[in-house]
Amino acid sequence: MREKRPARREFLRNGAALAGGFTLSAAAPALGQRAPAQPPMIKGERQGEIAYGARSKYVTSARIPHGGRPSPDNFGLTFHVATPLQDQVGVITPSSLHYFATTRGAFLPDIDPGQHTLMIHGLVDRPLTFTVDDLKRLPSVTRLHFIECAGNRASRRAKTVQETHGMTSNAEWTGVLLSTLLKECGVKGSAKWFVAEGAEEVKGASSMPVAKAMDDCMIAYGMNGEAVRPQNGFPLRLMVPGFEGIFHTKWLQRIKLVDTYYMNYNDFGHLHEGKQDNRVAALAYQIGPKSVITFPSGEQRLPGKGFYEIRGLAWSGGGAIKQVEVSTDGGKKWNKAQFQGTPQRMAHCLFTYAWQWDGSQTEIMSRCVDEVGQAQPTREQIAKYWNKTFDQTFSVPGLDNSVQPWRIAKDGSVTNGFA
Ligand SMILES: Nc1nc2c(c(=O)[nH]1)N[C@H]1C(S)=C(S)[C@@H](COP(=O)(O)O)O[C@H]1N2
Ligand SMILES: [Mo]
Repeated sequence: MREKRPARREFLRNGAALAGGFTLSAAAPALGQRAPAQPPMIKGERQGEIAYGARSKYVTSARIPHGGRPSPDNFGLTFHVATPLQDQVGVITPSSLHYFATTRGAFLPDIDPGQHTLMIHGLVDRPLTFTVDDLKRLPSVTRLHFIECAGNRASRRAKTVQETHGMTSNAEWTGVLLSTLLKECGVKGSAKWFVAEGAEEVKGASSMPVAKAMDDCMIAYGMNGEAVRPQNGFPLRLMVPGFEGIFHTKWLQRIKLVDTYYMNYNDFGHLHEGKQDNRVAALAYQIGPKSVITFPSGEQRLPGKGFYEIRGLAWSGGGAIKQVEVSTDGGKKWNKAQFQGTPQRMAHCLFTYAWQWDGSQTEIMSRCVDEVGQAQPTREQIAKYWNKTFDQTFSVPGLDNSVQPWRIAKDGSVTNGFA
């Protein structure tokens, strides 16, 4: 792939076109230049929000049930809900809008952090029990990480990016590295796997390789600058950066070091095929490079031709995103996107691409490459890899990280390119 830096003159020319585009379409001229009118004031009834803030009543972005099941249902059980990625600004998902998933419908544990403990036992020299306060005294780390559910898949029926990609979110997590705790306990040489267990009825338990535990797993008590929310695992959750969401055990109460893969409640269905093999585990668990355009995306509408900043998110379980490209002509030509900020390892990063829409029907899409050189596949490539028809790729096992096209009609309406 050839890459050309725009010459300065070309840059100025584009800048001028952009400014011209603005006066013509995107902004109204300031006629008369009167002082703006005073808005009404927020008074009285909302003063409770001084103690803990609330957003403007004009901002209504919300999570939606994922997979057609209401959450909570008639019995009060919670199921998967998806993040409104189409409304997000910046790379951090607000905690109130972070997607959440319960492996089976569940009531959320209501845990008193003063009573809660984390036990580490099994193949260790010194089994230990940590209170939440014990953990908070230890050396801490703060890192940006995404989590993504295996249920985050493209479909022909999905209309919005919330429906196609909303089962991933990105937060700033604070906690103690699991390796710090394991060094205190002393891991025996025979320990090859560890099992993490949650406190709720079904335990949300999973087996993971010890090498991952010693690398970058974190016991998080903080999320976006405050305590982890109950829906996301209060008071303690395991972060397994870059691994499929189901491994990020919420309401974490126990870690057992073991010598072999343990079958757990989570080992249902096809999701975990092949993962018992130590050699393939690292790859089978890891989320592939993935990106999606969040603006313009399904069910949004472009008011007319002219300048648009295409925006989207990219992430990979393999490390930091190295490059994102955007196509605005259905995948014929690919253009290098810009990053906002420096892409972090196993975190969403925000990309942008400056676009002049000429008003004709087209398809826009993004693709990415991560720092270890893995590239996001198209759906055609996935079909070839699995030796399936295009249609069958919507139900192949494992995670779906394929390119998502959005179709832009002449009237500016945006729809799922697979619909
Ligand atoms: N204890 C426990 N941990 C759990 C789950 C669960 O049901 N119980 N759900 C898992 C699944 S399927 C996913 S995708 C992630 C979602 O994390 P979040 O709810 O914080 O977004 O948590 C995982 N951890
Ligand atoms: Mo999940």
